[in-house]
Amino acid sequence: MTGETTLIADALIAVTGHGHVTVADISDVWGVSPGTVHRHIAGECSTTFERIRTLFRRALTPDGQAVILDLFTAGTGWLTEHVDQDLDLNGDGAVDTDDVIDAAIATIDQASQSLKTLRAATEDGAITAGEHDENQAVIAELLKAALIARQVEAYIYEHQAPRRKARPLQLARAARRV
Ligand SMILES: [Ca+2]
Repeated sequence: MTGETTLIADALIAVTGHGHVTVADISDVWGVSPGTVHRHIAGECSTTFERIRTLFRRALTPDGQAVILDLFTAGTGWLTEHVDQDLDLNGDGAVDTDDVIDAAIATIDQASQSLKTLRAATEDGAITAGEHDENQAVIAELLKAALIARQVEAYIYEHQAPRRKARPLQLARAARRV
């Protein structure tokens, strides 16, 4: 078993073992027999990047995708977060600067809540398991709020109308008048 087949086998064992996808589902999206999927799970053959991507995109829910991402990023500095949020935050039918401002405000509100929670949890100099869970939850919400602000900003940038080209002749004239 090579390193590559081990990694793929680990990924398949992880997603099937936790019930995120069945061998039949993988067989279906890959267009291969269930026996072939079992051979992959046993680490007896390698597969292509395209198949892993197809599995990731077409057969797995975000929870299942998180299993694959965790497997690939374990021990590295990467943190992954799934954000499934309508970017039209104020529901006015457009994703625009009002939404990015709302998202930034939500981030600051969440930061305030996180600080209050952390302060309360550490007041007696120790953090209980319950406080730890609460701290992790508010920090996760803060991270999510910031990521939504980032996604809204990126959406606006990607979908904005192309800027008109500068008119060099007029700029040159303006420069001469200075
Ligand atoms: Ca909006």
